[in-house]
Parts: sequence; structure tokens; C-alpha cells
Amino acid sequence: MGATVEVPSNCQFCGYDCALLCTVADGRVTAVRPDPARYPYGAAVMASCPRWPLNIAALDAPDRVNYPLRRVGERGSGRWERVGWDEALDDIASRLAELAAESGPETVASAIGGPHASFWPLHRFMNLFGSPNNMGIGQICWNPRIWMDLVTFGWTVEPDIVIGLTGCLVLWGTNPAQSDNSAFWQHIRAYAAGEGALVVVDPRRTEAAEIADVWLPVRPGTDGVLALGLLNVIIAENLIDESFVERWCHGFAELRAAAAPFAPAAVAVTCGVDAEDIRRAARLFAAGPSALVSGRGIDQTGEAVAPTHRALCCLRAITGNVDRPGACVLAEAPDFVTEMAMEMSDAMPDACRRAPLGAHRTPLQSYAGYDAVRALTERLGRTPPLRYLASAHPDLVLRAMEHGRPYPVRALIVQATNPLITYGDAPRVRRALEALDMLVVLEYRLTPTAMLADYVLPVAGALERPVLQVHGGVANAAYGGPAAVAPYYERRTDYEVFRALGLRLGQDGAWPHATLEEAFAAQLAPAGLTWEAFCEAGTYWPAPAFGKHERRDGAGNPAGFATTTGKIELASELLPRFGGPRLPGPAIGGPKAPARSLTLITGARRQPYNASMYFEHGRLRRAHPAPQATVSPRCAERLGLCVGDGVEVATDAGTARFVLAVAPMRDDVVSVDYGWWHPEWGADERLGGAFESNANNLTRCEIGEPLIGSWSYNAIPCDLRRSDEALTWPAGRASGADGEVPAPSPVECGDDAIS
Ligand SMILES: Nc1nc2c(c(=O)[nH]1)N[C@H]1C(S)=C(S)[C@@H](COP(=O)(O)OP(=O)(O)OC[C@H]3O[C@@H](n4cnc5c(=O)[nH]c(N)nc54)[C@H](O)[C@@H]3O)O[C@H]1N2
Ligand SMILES: Nc1nc2c(c(=O)[nH]1)N[C@H]1C(S)=C(S)[C@@H](COP(=O)(O)OP(=O)(O)OC[C@H]3O[C@@H](n4cnc5c(=O)[nH]c(N)nc54)[C@H](O)[C@@H]3O)O[C@H]1N2
Ligand code: SF4
Ligand SMILES: [Mo]
Repeated sequence: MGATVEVPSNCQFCGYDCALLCTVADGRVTAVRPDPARYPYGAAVMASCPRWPLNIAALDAPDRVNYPLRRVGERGSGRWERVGWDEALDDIASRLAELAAESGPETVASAIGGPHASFWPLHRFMNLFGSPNNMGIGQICWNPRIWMDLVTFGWTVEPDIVIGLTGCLVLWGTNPAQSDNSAFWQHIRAYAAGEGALVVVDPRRTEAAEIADVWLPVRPGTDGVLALGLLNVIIAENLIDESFVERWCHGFAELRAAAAPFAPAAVAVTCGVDAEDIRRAARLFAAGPSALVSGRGIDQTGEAVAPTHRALCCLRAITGNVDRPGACVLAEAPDFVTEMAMEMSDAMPDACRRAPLGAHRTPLQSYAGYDAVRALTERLGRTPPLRYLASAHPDLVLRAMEHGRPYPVRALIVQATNPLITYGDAPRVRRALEALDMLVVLEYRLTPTAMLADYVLPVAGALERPVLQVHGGVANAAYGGPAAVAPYYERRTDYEVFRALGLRLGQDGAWPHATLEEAFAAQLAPAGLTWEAFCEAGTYWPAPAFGKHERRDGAGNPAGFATTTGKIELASELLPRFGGPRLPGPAIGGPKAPARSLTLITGARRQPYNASMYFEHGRLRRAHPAPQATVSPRCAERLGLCVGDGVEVATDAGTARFVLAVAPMRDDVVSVDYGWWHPEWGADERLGGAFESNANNLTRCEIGEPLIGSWSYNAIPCDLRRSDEALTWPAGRASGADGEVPAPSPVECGDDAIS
């Protein structure tokens, strides 16, 4: 037995990557505890998070994939053979090359998900392979805000919530109490306990709404109208920051005219909120300094997404709450290598830049849109990341997979996503995946998506690999840390997999670093940091300066903003070039579907799960055994339903079944959980039970918003009724049931369990 040591690493069970100290003996982790000496650490966070202790078990979990698996038999039959890495990589590389020779490199697409991993290795591989087609969830997560910030301010803004300085904080379509199990929510609670005002815009009376000064229980999808209502009050009552508007904002007269029709009385009717509350919120925001945080509540409302974000940008601008302490800060360019350079996006052949699926359908979220914005932001030395912002629309990629139009997508590489559960229209995703010539999934376990693969490649996860989070590549901020141990079994990092494929396909010279550590070290080097020095603190985050638009150059000219006019563009000069409007308008969100009795919102975050992850943990499942559909008590009474009833939700897209719960919220809204499947079931059991309670049976990923393509996971017309069919989840009150949850099914290979 070798010596026992304690080494630093990070939990990677959500995007915060909390610092851990790991006891290691003989290359195995035997204990973990929080590490108060490194970022990120919060005593309250660690005390309330049930997930980090699961890190040890996760390393050796019976359902982890430990060796490359190749499908034998029918797709989705659940039969695999274990193969060596070389055999798997050789075969995948040669089949990708064949497909590219037959149908062009764009026939190979990739799919990514939430921010679980570094995606630049995949993007680098795809750029050099020559395929422009990355399918992401960006259109409904992060991109809308980033695009509209870029268009309006010339870069992205981040909230600067300072207790004692910030006068008003608005949380718009976000519930950090459940989604952000970090110091951020603790900070908001501390803020709300002080003098600063809190305004929450959410159809549900969330934990945040509970401690707010003003709760605006907006009708889903009407946020753009509500934001125009706030603009209307601020302008009508002359609460604007006149000198800032005069000096730094472009198009105020046009904005004033656009907001004029949206007086509180009319807005109150559209949005289902109180007119006096709209006035109160507007006045609080105008008094400032004011910070605003928005979330997927508005990113996932289809057509309304871009106009709503534009209106929120204008709210900040006309009240002077831009790049100002206590309000928000424009991020600085990273001192380390940019995400764009890590992706090697400039290396993609020109012909391929012209080949992405349906770029004209999402004209801003495209290579042309990216180039136009980049030309502006680079004037002030900032380069946005490319492949996420220009990723192809799932609707178009799925169509190309299913129907070969406008050209066939025949292979898909999936990294860190479970599209069968998290993309819109689950049955369609299944059909599209089944139509592929080749599906390669890099995964920890056999998710419903992996169950359909030709190859499942086992990847190293938390404690087995280093991590470096760079805030999407738009800020001078990085945090992370080292691996505690070498990967168990034959797992490899995602990086090593893409490097090995790249080297097999002639990408010599593009992968100089043999390991992910070395690549991270090279990424940080321009900031004057070694990987070891970085790991000691776990963070590199120089405080950004405020008022950067006032900075003078050698000739004494102020920097201004990286937009067409050098000012904040209330009226956009850029969007009309892409067919968009100059001004925020009153688009209403949701799919174009006939009205039904209720309005559906999906995926409001709830601990302890994260998207489709962690359902394999018996302890979590015992405490949270069933997916819920939640309505207000009054709504339940009206429908004659009781807590614990099995219910079916129906939309134009399909149906899904849940257990009924009640909570304070609008009386006309149903909120359903997302991510649910049965890791304890196999492929033969309806792909791990992927279709019973899948919120995405109820959604479609249609192009909703015309510039970016955002679709609707919220504001969907629906009906709710008692379900005649028994649920496979333990019935009964969600918190009270203690039905035993079977262990997740182990990975089987031929007759042998191979874990
Ligand atoms: N109806 C509805 N649908 C939604 C949403 C909603 O609110 N409502 N939210 C949307 C949003 S915002 C997002 S971001 C997406 C999230 O969608 P996904 O990213 O698809 O979410 P997960 O289900 O967590 O899938 C992550 C998968 O990657 C694996 N994984 C984790 N880390 C790594 C890694 O480092 N490498 C590799 N190779 N694999 C890894 C995990 O095992 C897991 O199976 O869902 C979207 N879908
Ligand atoms: N536990 C857990 N944490 C997570 C995740 C997870 O799956 N589970 N996912 C991670 C990911 S990928 C992301 S993107 C973040 C998301 O983080 P957040 O953006 O904070 O997401 P939610 O907590 O779902 O909060 C969205 C809120 O919007 C509200 N909402 C729904 N429709 C509307 C609408 O039309 N208008 C308005 N104004 N509000 C509306 C919902 O009621 C909900 O309270 O969370 C991350 N953290
Ligand atoms: S909040 Fe919890 S799950 Fe997320 S990284 Fe920290 S310890 Fe892990
Ligand atoms: Mo997300």
C-alpha cells in the first residue's frame, strides 16, 4: 500500500467546480472534503449541497462506462462489445473520412450541451475537419443575452451587486435559489436583507420572489411588453440619466417613441401584473445604482427572446447603469488565450464557413453575424468565442439527419449532452439519431442518447481530470484546478479523444499538447501564470475597471463602445443589416399553437438534479422520487386534482406524465420538471424510460426568434388532466415517498458486466 496523500481537485457536479481536498492512496480517492483555501469555496454552499460527497462513488459507479464500447446488433438494442482505444479511434476516424469524402465534411455534425466541459477541443477538431455544423443549446441558453449585449453595448455586461451600494437588483426569469447553488445566491440573500431593493419577475413565487420588495408574476412570454412598460414609466416620469443618455446613447428619441404606447395600465393587462407594481419597479430601477440578472425564463420564450433582451439593455442604458459600480460591468478581454483561438476557428476552410446548415434562417447567429460583431468588438481588443455563438439550429440539423435536406448529416459526435432528454421534441430527436450512419457519444454512462450510439467513448470526469472554466471566453476570469488522480480504468479526457482523432485525420501541428494540463498551461501562459501557480489559488480574476468608455487614447479620444456608432445603441444600426428591428418591440413569446386552458413552463430548476444528471443516485432519488407538475393550490382545486395525483400534460407537440404538486404561482400556469429518466432501466425498457416524463415530449425546437432562432421551452399552451395510466415513479407526495429506488443498471457487454 502506497502513501496516503491529500491533494487538491474540484467537484465538477455543476458549473461552480467547488474546491475539494481529496485523500488519495494508490491512485484511488478514498475521501473528499471541502477546501476552504482555494476558490471557489463557500461554507454555506458546501453545507447545503448534497452532491460533492458523491464524488468518490461516482469514480467507481457500476453504471460508469470504463472502456470504449461498440454497438453489436440493432441500434438501441443495448448490446455492446468492448474494444480497445486504438481500434475504436481508427475505425471512427476512417469512417468519418469516408463520409466526408462521399458527402463533404459538413455531413459530420457535433452536439454539445450545458457548460459541463471545455468544448474547445471538440470545436478545434471540427474546424480542422472542416465542418461548420455544431448543434448546441445556445439559442436558448446564454446566446440571446450575449448577442444582444454585443449588439447594444459592444460587449457583454455582468451584474455588479454590491451590498450598501446597489440600490436595486432585478432578477428577471432566473431563480438562483435552485439554479445557482453557489455563493451567488447567498450573496443575493445578504443583499436582500439590507437596504437595497429586490425586484423579481417570474410567474412563480420563487424563493427569490419570497424575499423581494416587488414581485411581478408575469404571464409567461410577455416579458418584452413588461420591459417596454418599465421603459415607458422611466421615460414618462423623466427618471432617465440625462447626461449619460445625451453623451453615450444612440437613438433615444426613437426609443421614447417605441415605448410611448406601453403605459402601465395597458401593459398590466397583457402581462397579468399590477400596474402600480410596474410603476414601483420602474422607479426603484431608475433610482439605482441598479443591477439586473436575467435567466432562461426569458431565453426560452421563442420570438420574444431578442426583443426582451434588447429592452433590458435599454433599461440599463437610459438609467446610466452601464459599466458603473453597483450596477454592471463590461467584462475585460482575457489576458490568457481567447476561446476563439483555442477553438482555432480561424483555421476553418473558407468553403466550410459558407456551408453551415440554414445560416440564412438565423441570420445573426451565423458566421456572417459573428464576423460583423467581431469586426466591431476587436476595435476595442475583444474577440468573442465563435462556435457556440454561430452554432447551427437543432431544428435544421435534425432535419438534415432525418430527411437529408438540404444536404445529409450522416454522423454526429456528441460531447457532454443528452439531447434525447434535453433537446426539443424527444421522439423526433430519437428518429433523427436512428437515421444516422454513425453516432459517437463521449459519456460517463449509458444515457438514453448513448444507448443509440455506434460507439460510446468513456471519458474522465471530476477528480480524474483538470478543469479550467473561463466564463464562456468573454471575461478576464478563470477558475479551476488539477486532477486528483489519473483516470480510472481506460477512461480518457475529452481533449485526448479529440486530439487522437485529429492526429489520425491529418491535423498535425494543431495538437502540440499531449495532455489537457499542458493545453491549459499554454492557455494561461500569456497571463504570466504557470498551471501550478494557477492551481494554488484556483482562480485568476483581476477586478475589472469601470467606465471604460471614458478611457482616453493617445490623442485624447474616449474609447466609447464597440458598436457601429461608438455609443450604446438603443436604436441598433447593426440589426437591420441582418433583417432585425432597430428597436425593442412587443413580441409575445411561445410557440405558434392554438390556445389551451393553461400555459406551460418547463425546466424551472430544482435541486438536487441538474438537467438529466444525478438520477442514478439512490439517496437523491429517495428524497426526490418523482418528476412534478406544479400548479397553484387554486388551480389544483379548480381542476379537481390533489397533491400526489398522477397527471398528464398535453401540448401540440405531445404528452408527458408527472406527479402533481402545488406551490404559490400564477393560477394559469403549469410548471413541469425536466431531465427525468430511469438510469436503473436498460435500453430495452423504452430507452431508459426516456419518454414517460420527458418535458421535451411537450416542446419543439422550431425557429422562433428570427435572428438567433430561440425556441420555446416556456409560454406553451397546454392542458392538464388526471392520468389514467400508472406512473412508473413512486407515486405519492414527492417529499414523503420512500419507495426503494433500484440501483442503476450496470454496463453489460456480451454476457459479462464489464465494470
Ligand atoms: N424542456 C426543457 N429543456 C431544456 C431546458 C429547460 O429548461 N426545459 N434547459 C435547456 C438548457 S438551458 C440546457 S443548458 C440544456 C442542458 O442539456 P444537456 O447539457 O444535454 O444536459 P445534461 O442532461 O446534463 O447532459 C449532460 C450529459 O453530459 C455528460 N457529461 C457531463 N460532463 C461531461 C464531460 O465533461 N464530458 C462528457 N463527454 N460528458 C459529460 C453527463 O453524463 C450528461 O449525460 O437543457 C436544455 N433543455
Ligand atoms: N439544480 C439545477 N441547477 C442548474 C441547472 C439544472 O438543471 N438544475 N441547469 C443549469 C443551467 S444549464 C442553466 S442555463 C441555469 C439556468 O438558471 P436560471 O436561469 O436561474 O433558471 P431557473 O432556475 O429555471 O429559473 C428560471 C425562472 O424563469 C421562470 N420563468 C419561466 N417562464 C418565464 C417567463 O416567460 N418569463 C419570466 N420572467 N420568467 C419565466 C421560471 O419560473 C423560473 O423560476 O441553471 C443551471 N443550474
Ligand atoms: S455547488 Fe455542489 S455540485 Fe456544484 S460544484 Fe459545488 S459542491 Fe459540486
Ligand atoms: Mo443552460
